[in-house]
Amino acid sequence: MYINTSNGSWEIPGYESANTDDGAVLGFSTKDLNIINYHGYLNGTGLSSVQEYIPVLSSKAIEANYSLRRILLNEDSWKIVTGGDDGIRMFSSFTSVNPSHDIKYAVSGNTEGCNMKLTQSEKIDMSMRYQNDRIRAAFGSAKEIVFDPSGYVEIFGNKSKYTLDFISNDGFAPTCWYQMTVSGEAGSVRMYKTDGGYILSADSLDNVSVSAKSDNANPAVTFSAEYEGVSYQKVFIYEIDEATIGIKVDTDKDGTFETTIAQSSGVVLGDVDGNGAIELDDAQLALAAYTNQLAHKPSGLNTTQEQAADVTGDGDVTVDDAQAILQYYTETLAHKNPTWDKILHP
Ligand SMILES: [Ca+2]
Ligand SMILES: [Ca+2]
Ligand SMILES: [Ca+2]
Repeated sequence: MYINTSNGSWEIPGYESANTDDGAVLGFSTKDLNIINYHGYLNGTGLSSVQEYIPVLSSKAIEANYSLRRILLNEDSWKIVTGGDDGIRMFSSFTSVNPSHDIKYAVSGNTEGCNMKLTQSEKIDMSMRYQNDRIRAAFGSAKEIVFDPSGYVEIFGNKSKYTLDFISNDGFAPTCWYQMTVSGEAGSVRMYKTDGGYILSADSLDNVSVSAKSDNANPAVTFSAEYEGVSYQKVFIYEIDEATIGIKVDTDKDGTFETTIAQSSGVVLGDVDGNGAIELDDAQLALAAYTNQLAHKPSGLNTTQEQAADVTGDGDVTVDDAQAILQYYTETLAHKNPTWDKILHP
């Protein structure tokens, strides 16, 4: 690397764009906190009490002006912390493909959330990475977004399509699934982790799609929060079993969700014939479905069976799915405790 010591510019010969003229940024790695804190990001001098994990908010570029401030969440309402932008720092990421078009903020404080308020509503796509959860929020016309480290996201805006997605580390998801994704259309929507599941509320809960993922199952269900002619604006998303998502409402308004209004069809990945086990027959059914399709014949599987057969999750039943099911079966025989994750991402 060549450095011009008079103005600090640099370049690495032979590497395209690896130079200050193209806006490249140098990253470095160290465990020396004094170097990390050179610019005084960390408050105070007690570096021994430094927060080990600093949450990061990443967002696609935002056209509007906005404020980003810290909040304190109390049950399901929150308030802005006085001096609430202290401890929020913008930084650019040298791993980003296009750093000038992405926004990244470090948000210090493990007990406080953050609130972004836009001067004009626009399409947003951002994710908040806490120590054990990554929460992604996409919304067609958003005005205000709130995240909290307890596992909470809330968006206000104009009625538009949204997707909220939680991915949690092992032991930090409220269900057996490490990922929970919800999408629909609303003007305001809120989702948070609670005991045994997630609470989803919105000004409209019509046609909401919910999908979940574990190593062994990826159940999905679409529901409208209506029960006996009454529309509900709040539901509890919970686990009936690993292959089955349930949706409950609180019909008697006592604060407990007791009435299941929808559940997924209970597809177990790889169990094509639905007999409860992943076996040779399942691989054969997947292979037959594939060869039937090649011959322009019906696959021979119903929709549920096709979902169970598509273990790779690309929407098609192919020879790859049959092979993966066969591998799952042979590893089961060899007592290797297979998971789809290990088989599909060796
Ligand atoms: Ca109730
Ligand atoms: Ca089976
Ligand atoms: Ca597939």
